Amino acid sequence: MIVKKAVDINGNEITSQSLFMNRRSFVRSAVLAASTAATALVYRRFTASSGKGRAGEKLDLAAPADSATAKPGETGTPGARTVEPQTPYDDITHYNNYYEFSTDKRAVAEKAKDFITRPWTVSVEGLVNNPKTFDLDDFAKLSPLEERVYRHRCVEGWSMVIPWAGFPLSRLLDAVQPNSQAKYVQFETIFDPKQLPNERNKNILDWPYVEGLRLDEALHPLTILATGLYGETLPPQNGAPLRLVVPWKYGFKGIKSIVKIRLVAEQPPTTWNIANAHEYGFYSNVNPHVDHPRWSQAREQRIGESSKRDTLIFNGYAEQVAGLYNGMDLKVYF
Ligand SMILES: Nc1nc2c(c(=O)[nH]1)N[C@H]1C(S)=C(S)[C@@H](COP(=O)(O)O)O[C@H]1N2
Ligand SMILES: [Mo]
Repeated sequence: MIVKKAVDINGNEITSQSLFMNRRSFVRSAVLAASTAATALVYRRFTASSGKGRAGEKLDLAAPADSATAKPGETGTPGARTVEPQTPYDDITHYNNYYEFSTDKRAVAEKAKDFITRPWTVSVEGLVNNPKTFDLDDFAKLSPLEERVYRHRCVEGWSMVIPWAGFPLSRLLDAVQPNSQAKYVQFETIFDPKQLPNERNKNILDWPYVEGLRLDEALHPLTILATGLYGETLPPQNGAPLRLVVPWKYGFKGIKSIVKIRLVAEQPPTTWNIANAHEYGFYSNVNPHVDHPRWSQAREQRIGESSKRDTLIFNGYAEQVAGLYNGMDLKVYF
């Protein structure tokens, strides 16, 4: 098993805004050197921001199973609630990757604010015994919602701790009963260029945004569909009304505003892999030993903290998920 040694690049693994825009390309240029000052400014702003200031509907958050007996940070699902300090609401909702609205993280919230998420349906189809189109009320029946406090590690080198509300994807899949040919799950974001303006521009990414998981990854108890954040309805910029969260994988696997879920036999195409297969793999499990071709993945900037920390294999969820990858080469985790 060959594990590539991580190499630090100038102590600046956080990619600048201009590099984010080039994330889909191989363009190297001088942006890395130029980004240090901008990055420092960004993190001063994060540290300064505080106060939740959130508006929105309160969610009916049922206590997670076993919470009566669990100590804080423990639920019926091991690893489901880290006790690490949670990233402030303002940062989670104003530092977003949602390229359909903007490639500028700080512009997404404003551009997404009028996004219409009701009514909303999600078609669950393909290799299943009971295909069904779910509306938001149907999802409510798949509740109770659980609070899941997960580490979120973006492939760009920053991370957060996010208190989601959601339910295990397995509960939805159980309802449609995948048949014996189903091996993968494919997800699709809404395609509606009137509302998501960058979907008019195929030079940004190949729309609609699509993602995928192997069926056993999709059924893992840590894999959730999130409908809320900080105990309130999910804001548009975070993927309302329903987005995927897979905490041991890089953030781009967490596809937003899902309208279609399809059970399939073959590994499905995924948006960032289509954009650049050399840089973004299907598995994309968080792995500090496998660098991105243009930056190290050994460390990460936790938003709001003053210095970087080590990135953990499987984003700290190895105990729960490493068994899914027995016999696979570490390199394939990418
Ligand atoms: N449809 C869609 N889903 C998406 C993205 C996107 O651009 N479009 N960005 C991904 C990336 S790179 C990350 S890091 C997370 C960011 O989620 P957040 O803004 O809620 O933190 O969403 C992921 N899901
Ligand atoms: Mo990301």
